[in-house]
Amino acid sequence: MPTTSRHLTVSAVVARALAAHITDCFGVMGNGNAYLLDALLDPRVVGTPVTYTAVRHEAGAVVAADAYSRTSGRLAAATTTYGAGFTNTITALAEAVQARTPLVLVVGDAPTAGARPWDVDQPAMAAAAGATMFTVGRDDAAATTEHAIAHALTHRTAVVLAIPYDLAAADAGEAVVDRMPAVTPTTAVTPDPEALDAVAGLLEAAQRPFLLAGRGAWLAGAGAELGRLAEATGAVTASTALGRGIFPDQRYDLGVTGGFGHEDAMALVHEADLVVVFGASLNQFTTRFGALFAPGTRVVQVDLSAHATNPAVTDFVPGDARLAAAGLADRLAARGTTPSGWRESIDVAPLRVRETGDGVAADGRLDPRSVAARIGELLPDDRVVVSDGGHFIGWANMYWPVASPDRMIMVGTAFQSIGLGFASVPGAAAAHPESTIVLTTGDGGGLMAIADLESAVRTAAGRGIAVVWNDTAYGAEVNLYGLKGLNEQPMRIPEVDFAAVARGFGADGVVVRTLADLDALQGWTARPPEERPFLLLDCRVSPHVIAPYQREIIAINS
Ligand SMILES: Cc1ncc(C[n+]2csc(CCOP(=O)(O)OP(=O)(O)O)c2C)c(N)n1
Repeated sequence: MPTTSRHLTVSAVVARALAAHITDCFGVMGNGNAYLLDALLDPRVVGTPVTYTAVRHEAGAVVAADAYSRTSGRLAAATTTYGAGFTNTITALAEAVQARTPLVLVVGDAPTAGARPWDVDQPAMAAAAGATMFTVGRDDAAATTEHAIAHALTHRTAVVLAIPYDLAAADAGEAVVDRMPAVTPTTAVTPDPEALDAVAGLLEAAQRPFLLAGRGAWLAGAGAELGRLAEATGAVTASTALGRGIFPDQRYDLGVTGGFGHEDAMALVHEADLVVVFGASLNQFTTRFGALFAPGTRVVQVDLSAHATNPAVTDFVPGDARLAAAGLADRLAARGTTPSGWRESIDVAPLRVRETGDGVAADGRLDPRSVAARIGELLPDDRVVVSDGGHFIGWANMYWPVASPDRMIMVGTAFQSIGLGFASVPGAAAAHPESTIVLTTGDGGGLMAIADLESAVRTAAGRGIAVVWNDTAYGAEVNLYGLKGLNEQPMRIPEVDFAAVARGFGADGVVVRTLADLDALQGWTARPPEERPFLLLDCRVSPHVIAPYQREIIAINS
């Protein structure tokens, strides 16, 4: 591709700069991005056209790009028009910022001459969501686009790139700058060698060492080194909800810590005499609101943050999780350390067995635990699970094994938003073209996101499944405020026939009232992909079976 451009429009210059870094873009078109989209799809402008996936609500554009990035590790773009198109993205944008997902949202904006009656202060709105907005000019469109991308990658964040309305189709002239040098990833932060010496000493002396890893460790590519460290120390391991599957040897892994964890596994964590945490913020959910580690336990945290992020941390080591794990494993090897033997002394098999209920709950509706367990048995192994938020979030997390952290993502949990589920499907589907994409969502969040059921059905035909935990309620709210005695009327949802809605969008929709109805999933997986549409399982579950993690939250709130 040439490094200079002559007589392209400003939108085309942006598209060309963008296409050098991304292959996929998700969006909704309008006045503000019409020329950009035309350019992104034009091989004369961008060489290899970007794959554009239309979604149906602008929040979905950012959600899809976010899900793409979380499941592939690659940058993606989203695009919307100005004004209402942009403001529709704000919740999803805040989520991407708070989850530290690098992505670029390209939007239209007010003309350079000044705002029209329908323009709003977009830079202020972006800033309020935590995103920096970069506005291209006639002469600097390529450089500004490169800056925006560099900012997103360097700071692991979402940025907004705005094209003023009067410039979108304007000639960018001949003064288009050369492409800036390729954006290089930031160098990993090397942990202090003396700090690692000290931690190695602690690990050597520990009789029951426990290693906990989170998403930061996954992003650092620390899995193999953590495996080496676990072997060298004989440590029992576990991960946070966002780090599931990171330890290579699952024989000694307790699974997920916190409220999604097995009660007996969490009791084992209490026995640890040393905890070393890699790339995990130790939030309230991971630490069971402070109850995860026995009081007085030595807790080392290795993290990129500026300081320890939980009061239980006794020793903080700033640095990259992979470098730290490797440095520790090397030190133990050099010292000829004998592994503690703790991990061989425990049997994790019983810790994987969950309470599955009797199929039907006391109210005659399905027991969600039984449904989750059965679906877990039937799902294809090569899958990516995307989750909306709500009480139901526990079911997938407790009952469906996860192969690696990029195969279970929850767009919405950072900002604690519901309603970002359906649009996660097109993002994950684009990132993993061979895998089955499984959405888990509530009826409340599902209804909020319903416009992008259409996108899910269209983009994941043949390999997409949505599991709707249809409990006729905003269950998380009932479990918190209903149980406190507040009026439940605002918390209830009439029973919606999601299966019928899905059929309206061209999917297979199945109402699941008995466990036997889940045979439809078995039948679906047995069919060749080209012969099966998207499958939606409308699971009529009881609102009265409360997940253990929610009980913890109830206890804290009461
Ligand atoms: C955008 C947004 N609106 C409202 C809330 C408050 N909220 C949190 S959980 C929840 C209920 C979710 O209901 P549903 O999707 O049916 O899942 P359930 O809790 O019933 O399993 C609500 C309304 C939120 N977190 N985000």
